Amino acid sequence: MTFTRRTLLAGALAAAMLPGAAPQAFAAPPSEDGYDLWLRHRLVADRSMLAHYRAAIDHVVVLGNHPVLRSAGEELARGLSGLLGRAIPVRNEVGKGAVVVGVNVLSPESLARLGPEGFMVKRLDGPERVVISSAGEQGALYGAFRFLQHLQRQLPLNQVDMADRPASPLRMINHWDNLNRSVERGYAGKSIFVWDELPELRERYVDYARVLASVGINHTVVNNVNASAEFLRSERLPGLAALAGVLRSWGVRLWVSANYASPITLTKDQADPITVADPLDPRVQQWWQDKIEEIYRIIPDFGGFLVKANSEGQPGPLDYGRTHAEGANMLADRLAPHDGRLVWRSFVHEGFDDWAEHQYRVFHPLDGQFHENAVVQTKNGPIDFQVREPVNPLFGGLPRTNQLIELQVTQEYTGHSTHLCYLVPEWKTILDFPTYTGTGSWPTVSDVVTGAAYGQENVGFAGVGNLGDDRDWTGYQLGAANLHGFARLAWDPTATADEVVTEWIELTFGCDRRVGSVLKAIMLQSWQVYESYTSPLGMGYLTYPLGAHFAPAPTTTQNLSHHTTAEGTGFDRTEATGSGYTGLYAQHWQDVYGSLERCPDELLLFMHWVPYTHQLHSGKTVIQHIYDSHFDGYERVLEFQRAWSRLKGQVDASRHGDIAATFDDHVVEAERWRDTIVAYFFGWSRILSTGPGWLQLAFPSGRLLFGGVPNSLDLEITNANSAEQSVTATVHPPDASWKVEGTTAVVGSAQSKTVALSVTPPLIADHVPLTVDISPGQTTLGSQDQTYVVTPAAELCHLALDVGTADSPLVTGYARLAPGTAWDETRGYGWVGTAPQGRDRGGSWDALQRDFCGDYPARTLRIRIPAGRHRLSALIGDGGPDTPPTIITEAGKVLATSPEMPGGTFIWIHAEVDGGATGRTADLVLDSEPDRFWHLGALVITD
Ligand code: GCW
Repeated sequence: MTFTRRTLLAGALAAAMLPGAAPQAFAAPPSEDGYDLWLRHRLVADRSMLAHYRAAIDHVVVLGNHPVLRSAGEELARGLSGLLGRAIPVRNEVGKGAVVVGVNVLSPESLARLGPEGFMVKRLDGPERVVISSAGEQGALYGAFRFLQHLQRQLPLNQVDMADRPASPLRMINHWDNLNRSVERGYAGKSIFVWDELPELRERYVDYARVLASVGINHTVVNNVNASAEFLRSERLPGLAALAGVLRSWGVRLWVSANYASPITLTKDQADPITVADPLDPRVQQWWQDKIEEIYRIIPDFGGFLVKANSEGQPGPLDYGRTHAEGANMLADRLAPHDGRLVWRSFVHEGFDDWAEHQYRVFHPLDGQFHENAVVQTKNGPIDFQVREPVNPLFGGLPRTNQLIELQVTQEYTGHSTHLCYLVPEWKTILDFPTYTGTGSWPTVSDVVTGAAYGQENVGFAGVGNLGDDRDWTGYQLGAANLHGFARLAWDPTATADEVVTEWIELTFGCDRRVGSVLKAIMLQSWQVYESYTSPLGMGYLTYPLGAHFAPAPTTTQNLSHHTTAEGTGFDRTEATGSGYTGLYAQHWQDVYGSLERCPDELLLFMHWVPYTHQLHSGKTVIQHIYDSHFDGYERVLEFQRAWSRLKGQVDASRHGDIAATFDDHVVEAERWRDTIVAYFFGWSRILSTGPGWLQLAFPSGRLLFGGVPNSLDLEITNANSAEQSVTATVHPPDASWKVEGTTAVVGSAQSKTVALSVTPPLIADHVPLTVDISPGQTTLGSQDQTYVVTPAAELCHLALDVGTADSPLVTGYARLAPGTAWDETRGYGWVGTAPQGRDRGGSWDALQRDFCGDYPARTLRIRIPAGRHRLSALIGDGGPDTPPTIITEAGKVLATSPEMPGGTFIWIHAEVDGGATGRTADLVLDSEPDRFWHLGALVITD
């Protein structure tokens, strides 16, 4: 590879900032967009350190011709040129000031002890030079990155003597990237990989490989575990081989997530298709054998398959009465001759009463049955990446099985790219957890996955990645810290969170002490702060289970994650009186978790159901803790926002502004969580806080308004103050076209009262954020923006269709359009040809948004359009999973298109339609992108 345009520009920028062309003192640093992540090789800011480096470093020498060594040489030349602000070329001869990189250049015995991925960096004399070496090419590459990082952090060269090796053999990223480039639980744009363009390569793939290699990641699974069999289709393999080629020269092996039913899917069009995926069926076995050989012919270093089987609807060996071990071994045996591995996920949750137990109950009995190159990949906790969960008991329960720990780098349940939540402190508590399954407290989780516990070689770390094609890679600038931190812990789980975050900050923002200390404090607190306002005492999962996992929705997980009543809350998982989950641990933890007195506060509500007045070790009651932690947590986010804003001018303007904007959103969402969770528990308990009180607002009859007519909107006001309150509530009108009237009510202490607010929206079909003004002003939970759906009143519409199933509830005055509603001349609407499917997402949604029709193939809806020009509006969205685009066309002309949307969000799309002089019928074709599901929730025609 040669220098890219971007790095040349960066070099030019660096050169422009040399002494002589020196910037003014205190000038803000030049703007950056975050693309370089922690691979920033900008001119060393400290003048004396720069002089020290310049005196000692002159050129790079690569000993050997292996592609990985060439990458190391290129990276050194590029990085050192940027850091030193002058060209540091690659030369053949070792002279004074050489940085030498190669295999076995230093004592082979010492290097052998560090293994092919370990390295040493040493300063030697005669001639004065730096030598980076390893027993293998990969180790030399890692040493080169580490040497550059040493300079980025402005550390003296006499401290450069380093010897290091990774603790675990498998350090892997899992992409949940789909063929259409959407990323499941991705918050950073589309997939980096442009599948349909492969084998054509993009420059970004090289940078992607550099990012991984720079922190020691050596394996990557490029597609979603909810896998499309298409990834294994022969036509796709050359593309994957091209990608594997790029990765290979940076020491990274490519893997694919395999759909267990691939033999069925990929032989469907054959004369004699395979109709089962039974691992003991000879034809199935032969198909995999052939497929694996086909792959290795063009990707000789293919890593292997990652499989999610019999989980969340995925196919698997259980469909044929076989075990997970039988299913895994069939593939592992066929990968083994090629040095391939099979990673099999233990994340299954079908069939038991307590969700937390399923994985253990299914996989523990299989211990010892998985073959040598099969690895079981286990999520850190027994539920699903909550901000706080106990450690998965499987880490103590599979001593004779290779295990990978799966950590979620992408922030599915920890705030997406809006809430800052630095996860390294959480991961440390998991990795340091003693299982007590050996002697003493031994082994810890980290001992299990590094192989220290049972001497295994196919063990390690898998991180569900947070990378996308956004310019900053991870959707918000600070999110990259989680990727860096994951990789650092996979390399060295004994590193402290403080060390890891300090390194990331210095590499990403430079070595300014003030920036470093402010940002470090924010980052290191952020996990517990997020926990404090989202998940009381280990409860977790207070967000809608089927949706985006972002906003609070505690009522939707009653019985799933908590059993909240007027008396108390939590989940009894003890052996004595509950689900028995605590019995899955070693005796030590059974005793601790099973005991109300000994259970740590932070897991209390995960393990026990307690009355609100139960006293914690902290001395507070459970209910007071819930109130205080949510109010405090929100205040802490405000402090983050303020502390960051004070760094203006010390961080480059563009990244500073970007991060400031993320904190602004973070504050809004933290307030929403605080208000929802506090209101929920006060609503149940009616126990006043010992601190200041508040009012809380709720909308018991939902958030559906009719456009063009007066609505009576129910508002429930709850008074959590010790004294009676007289308050006036008014909908805050978004603009002058809205008409509103206030209502006054007197509400007793710990009482609720429902009042009717009058609001008349204009005749629109839209989603509108509304707030309620309360006077006199006071702390009011739930007063922030809430999204209302406004649908035109039926009597003001030419056509008003509520689209859904045959028996889901109807919006007042709207006509039903269900799959069975065929075109009928007199009715003036209905499906022609094959009808679509109908879905109802149930009662937590209003009548309009809860249900819809949709399908994979295009379907045709015929409607009568009255004479003249009108506005047609269609509601698109899904209360459950993400919604692909819906495209409405008429006679080949696109009328309206909706964007890709997260689950639980909706949009109205609009078009002008013309009925001519006498009116006419129109055939509306509803479709999505190929093989994707379109949606229609409502259709109205207005003037
Ligand atoms: O956490 C759940 C996610 C799913 C994910 C699944 C899994 C890839 O909500 O999006 O699917 O876990 O890990 O398999």
